[in-house]
Amino acid sequence: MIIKKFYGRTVEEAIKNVKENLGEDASLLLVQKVKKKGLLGFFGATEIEVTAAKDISFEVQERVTTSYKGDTGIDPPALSKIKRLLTEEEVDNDIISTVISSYIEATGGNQIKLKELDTNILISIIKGLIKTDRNQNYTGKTRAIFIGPPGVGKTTTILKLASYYSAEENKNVAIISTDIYRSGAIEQLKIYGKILNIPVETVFNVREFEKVIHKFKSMDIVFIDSAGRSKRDKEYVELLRKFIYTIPIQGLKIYLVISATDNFTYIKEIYENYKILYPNSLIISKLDEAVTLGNLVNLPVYTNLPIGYITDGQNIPGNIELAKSEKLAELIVKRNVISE
Ligand SMILES: Nc1nc2c(ncn2[C@@H]2O[C@H](COP(=O)(O)OP(=O)(O)O)[C@@H](O)[C@H]2O)c(=O)[nH]1
Ligand SMILES: [Mg+2]
Repeated sequence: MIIKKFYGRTVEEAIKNVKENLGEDASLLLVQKVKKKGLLGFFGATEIEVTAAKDISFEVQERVTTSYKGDTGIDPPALSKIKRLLTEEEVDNDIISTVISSYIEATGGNQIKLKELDTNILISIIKGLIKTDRNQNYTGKTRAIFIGPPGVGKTTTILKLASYYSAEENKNVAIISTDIYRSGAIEQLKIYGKILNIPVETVFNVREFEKVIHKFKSMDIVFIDSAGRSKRDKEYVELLRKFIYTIPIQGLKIYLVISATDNFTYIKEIYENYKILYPNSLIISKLDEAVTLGNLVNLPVYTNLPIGYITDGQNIPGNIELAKSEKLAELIVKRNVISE
């Protein structure tokens, strides 16, 4: 049995390719519109992708000789189910087509598995897309800055981590707030700092930042908070760049915090704004408030960054976990399969 993908500007063109390569008796498994690979894809150009197979026996199959009647009614039930499930979770369409193709490949076109969804296969495919950060054991000296739009939970996340590492792991923890706009965001930090017995310093410019970094040089962990003014704040990103890249801080970890509740189109815009700071890990916050979970997949795939932590509530300490691919993939698949 052979399973292959063919492309064309139109369905007819793609099917013609199938016929030429696999012959008239090939079967169509899936027809979908996908973003064109390569540079043009960035400008929204699409093409038709046909997944076809030779020598399989499957009753929902459609021979290339019969004409294609639109993409309903042709997909085998398991594939329709995947499409429905992931669409409901607002997983990005391009990612859904990747998942479906991987599912077909993983099952080798096995007719039972195309009829009835094998959730274990689906979970393992999604797990493969949710890259997580394994480089977070915080042994040795750790310096980490948290960046992202206002209100996503940067300060809360820092306080959760600071209290955990100070109380549970007995580390010397300090917090620096780069309150560039003198927004008063520091108050919450100061209060918690007192409660948790963690030193908190505010800095207003790069020189002060350098001094405080030096002052805290013996600390095991220094968390650096930041506060922008608006969601599309380019000036803030520029200023942050100066903070991050003027003085070399060895092994500085840059966490981009994104709320799971925001829609993916908006998140892409945020990422485009922040990527010049070269974040190396993601924190996905507010999972408890997210109606759909698609961002757990969309984000690591789109940004090519691993997820470090996920947060799921307002409690300090608490409501934060190291991201685990398997667990997150199961969360997405199982809640849908069970609720059916
Ligand atoms: N439901 C929920 N709320 C959160 C979570 N993390 C933070 N928040 C809340 O979101 C609001 C903004 O948080 P804050 O840390 O000030 O965001 P920042 O502007 O990025 O520093 C506060 O009301 C937090 O309690 C979370 O994981 N789940
Ligand atoms: Mg804040």
